[in-house]
Amino acid sequence: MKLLLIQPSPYGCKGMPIKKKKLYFVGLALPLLAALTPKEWEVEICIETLEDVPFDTDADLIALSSMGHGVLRSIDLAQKFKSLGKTVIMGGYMVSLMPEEASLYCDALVVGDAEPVWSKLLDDYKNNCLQPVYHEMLQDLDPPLPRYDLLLSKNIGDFLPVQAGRGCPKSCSFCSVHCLYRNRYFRRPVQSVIRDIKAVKDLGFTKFLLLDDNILANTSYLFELCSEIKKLDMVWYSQCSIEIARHKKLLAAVADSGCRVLSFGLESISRKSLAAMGKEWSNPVEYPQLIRTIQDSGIDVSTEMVVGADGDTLSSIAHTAAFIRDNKIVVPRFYILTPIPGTDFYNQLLHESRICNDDIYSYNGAEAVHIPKNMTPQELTDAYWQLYRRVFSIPSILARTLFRKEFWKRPKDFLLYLVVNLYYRHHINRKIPPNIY
Ligand code: B12
Repeated sequence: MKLLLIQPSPYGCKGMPIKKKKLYFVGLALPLLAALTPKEWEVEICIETLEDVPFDTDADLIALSSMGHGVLRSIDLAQKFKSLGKTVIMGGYMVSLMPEEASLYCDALVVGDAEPVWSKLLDDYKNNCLQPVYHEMLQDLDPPLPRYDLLLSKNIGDFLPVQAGRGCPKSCSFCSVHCLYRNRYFRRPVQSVIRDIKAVKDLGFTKFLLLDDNILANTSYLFELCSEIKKLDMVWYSQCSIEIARHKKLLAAVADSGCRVLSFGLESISRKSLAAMGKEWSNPVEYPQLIRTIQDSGIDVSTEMVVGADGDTLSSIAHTAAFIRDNKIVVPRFYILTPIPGTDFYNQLLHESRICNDDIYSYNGAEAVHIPKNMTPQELTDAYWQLYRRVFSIPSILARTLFRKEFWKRPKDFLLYLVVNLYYRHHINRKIPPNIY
């Protein structure tokens, strides 16, 4: 029996799936699903961003993942494969948040984590008694070694993903992770994470991406993890809460273990906006000092921010460009605050009649689909693109990459950030948000 696992690529502005020659960030879902699949199955992975979907496949079962607005492509592929007589399974974040809608397009749907249900689903398929929906709560996070080998022939970056935690203890109303996990948060034992990092190293990689939506939640865990990672002599990247700057010894241990870049979901420089999103514990006045502390430890700072929350004004959005430049953020990314179906924020805006675009499949984070408090949706979209253009202007790029005192300490790293920034600039000038790379 053969299983084809597909990571669909979202549609780009010309209505075609986005294609890349190289995909630096690969997800873990498909290699993990492959590892969860019993040996009697032959498994193939297709990452549509990099390769064409093999519609003439001899696979019996097609399993499609879904992420954000990429779900529209997942649905189109599901319908196409069904018309070809295949059995289609869907899973992933987006279909988990809108299961009623998604189940219209497939034979079976997995809501949330695959681990508790995947082998039962495959058995049911074999026995011809597939159920429409599989949903069981994860009890602990103890995954098998992902089938990284299935990725090696593809044109991916020079690092692989390794997961430490899943879910999140925080309650940010706009976030899909909170709305799917509802504060449940699972951590793998340190030695289990190290097992995967060692496997990545054995495959010849010197870098990895640590996946965890709140790695700082348990500081003694992070200390222990770092002391084990250090022994492996690898470079790693991850995301984290900016609060790590308040833990000086821990920060030093993270840097010492090989962490070179951390990405921080700062979201906004407006305290009102943060409070409106359920992040009242974050104080933007402290951001510059916290960022400086992290940079001084030898870790470069990348950021994820959203515009269009209720505290934002056209002037606060414009000021964000200066914030990015002054704080020398190496790789900044922005999104328009988007009410993703299934999130609390979506339900709140629906209740307040503030959603101005009903086509949920067009919600790509680059166009306002809600009515903000202090501007019109069009003004928000325009302010977003203007912010991106300012942040990726040549003077801002140079100030954040080449013209800084740290440049001579690690010229190779800063030259790489320069290239990434120029690549983003190239896309932004064509109004393509640099979110998938
Ligand atoms: C790495 C990553 C990426 C990478 C790689 C993406 C990829 N193609 O896999 C890059 C940078 C390219 C990326 C891009 C995007 N991403 Co992304 N990404 C992540 C991140 C950080 C980790 C994903 C991961 O590997 N997790 C570990 C695996 C093991 O967990 P998992 O994916 O949830 O999979 C489990 C279950 O969901 C389920 N499952 C997943 N797929 C399937 C499929 C089947 C058939 C089955 C049965 C089960 C199943 O089984 C798995 C094991 O239990 C997550 C954050 C997070 N917390 O997960 C965001 C996240 C998934 N991304 C998100 C978004 C929005 C995007 C973008 C749309 C951003 C944009 N505006 O362009 C794009 C879309 C890309 C696409 N191809 O569609 C959102 C999804 C929200 C949502 N409602 O869908 C997340 C949750 C971030 C967030 N907090 O909002 N992303």
